Amino acid sequence: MIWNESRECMSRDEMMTMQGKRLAKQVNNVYHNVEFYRKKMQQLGIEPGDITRIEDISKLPYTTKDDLRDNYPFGLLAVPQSQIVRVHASSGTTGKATVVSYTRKDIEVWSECVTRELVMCGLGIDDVIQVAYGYGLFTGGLGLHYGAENLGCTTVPMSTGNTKRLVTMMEDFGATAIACTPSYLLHIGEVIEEMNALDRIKLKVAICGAEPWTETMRLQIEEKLHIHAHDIYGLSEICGPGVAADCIYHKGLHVQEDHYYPEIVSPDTLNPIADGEVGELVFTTLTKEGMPLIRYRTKDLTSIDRTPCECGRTLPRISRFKGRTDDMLIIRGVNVFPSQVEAALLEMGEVTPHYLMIVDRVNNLDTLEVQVEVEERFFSDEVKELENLTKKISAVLQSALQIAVKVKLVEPRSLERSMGKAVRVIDKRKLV
Ligand code: DLL
Repeated sequence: MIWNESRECMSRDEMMTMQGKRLAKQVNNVYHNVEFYRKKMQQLGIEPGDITRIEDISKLPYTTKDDLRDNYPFGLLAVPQSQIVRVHASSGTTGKATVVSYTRKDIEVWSECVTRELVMCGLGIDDVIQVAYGYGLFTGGLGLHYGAENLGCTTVPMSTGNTKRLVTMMEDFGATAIACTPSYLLHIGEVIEEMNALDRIKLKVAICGAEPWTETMRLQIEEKLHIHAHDIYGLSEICGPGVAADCIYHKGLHVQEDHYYPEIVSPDTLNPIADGEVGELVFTTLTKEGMPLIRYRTKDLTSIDRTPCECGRTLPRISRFKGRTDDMLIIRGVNVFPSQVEAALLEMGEVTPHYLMIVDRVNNLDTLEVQVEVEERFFSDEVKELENLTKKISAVLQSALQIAVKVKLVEPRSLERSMGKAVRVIDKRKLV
């Protein structure tokens, strides 16, 4: 089934005409309502009238995560704040979070896109879905929740944590679908095994995303749990989940391009890259009201395929992600930048700016250990004092990163020094 055939199966010409109109309207909107964009366009000598077709998008300036930080929290709004009904946030590169604001219509469009994707994964009104992404500032929980309710599924807002209860309810409620990160699903799989519950559950589909995973891992999950597993992609800045997902043919993720216009550019030259070649994914929000973004650089590396898909949708497909152009890590679905650790440590005083982050996956759950060098004058042989310092650093890092952190204090000058780029991260997680 296709949720919105008139949009998802539109001919390329019709789609481009509609995108052109929407882009012209959006550019006019941001020029008149967002000072940041007006200034950027004036610097480039562009006026709204210069943008009439979708091809004109290449004349427009790019937007980056730093621009969001510089305009924190509400500097990029295109509507009065009274029209904002929801705010979400994700990690920024340093202290300030990346904040995104939505109007009522933005939430409706977002939900529509998630609904299209759930239908793409084979879901309908008879399905019972457990949403096991985090609910809160993270877009995963509420994003999937609204999309599933909009479709008419019986929606269970599990959020994360207490996996045994999740499995018990999966069985009791006859859940047929689950939405969560792929690594969490692997862990859920182990708990199902421990509880000998595989024969008693009715699970048939999983909607997994928010972190990189491989096709091999997807196939492993399918085999282990006897389900169909789908890839769903999105980022808070654009809406959250709902930007793209893969259909039953698993040949790339269909992008909801009538709302989020994708481009692939070279991360070095910022010139467009041909279809099929890998580059940085850039999005323009064609219909967003609250915080529209023009040519937002996602830092995610992928390629695009605009040929028709066997499923009948004409929405272009982006390939499984090849990595990022920056150093952002995703640990238990939470975005973490090494610079956040550095900033938090430096504010403390007792430690040196020498640290090493060790990321691992134990029982399918991500772990983060941070080794920190203590200032000579604070380094003491007294176990109690070092214990207290460890606790203090853990609390500071936990609050800065919003994930559990194991801290290990190491002696001054014991971490390896580098002549070139410092190695701040050892990621031992193997993406099978
Ligand atoms: O992770 C939104 C989301 C929630 C997507 C639930 C899917 C499901 P952020 O926290 O802003 O938003 O993180 C966005 O996560 O730029 C990618 O680097 C990465 N990412 C998201 N989905 C995938 C995926 C949500 N399917 C950042 N494969 C993005 C690989 C993904 N990476």
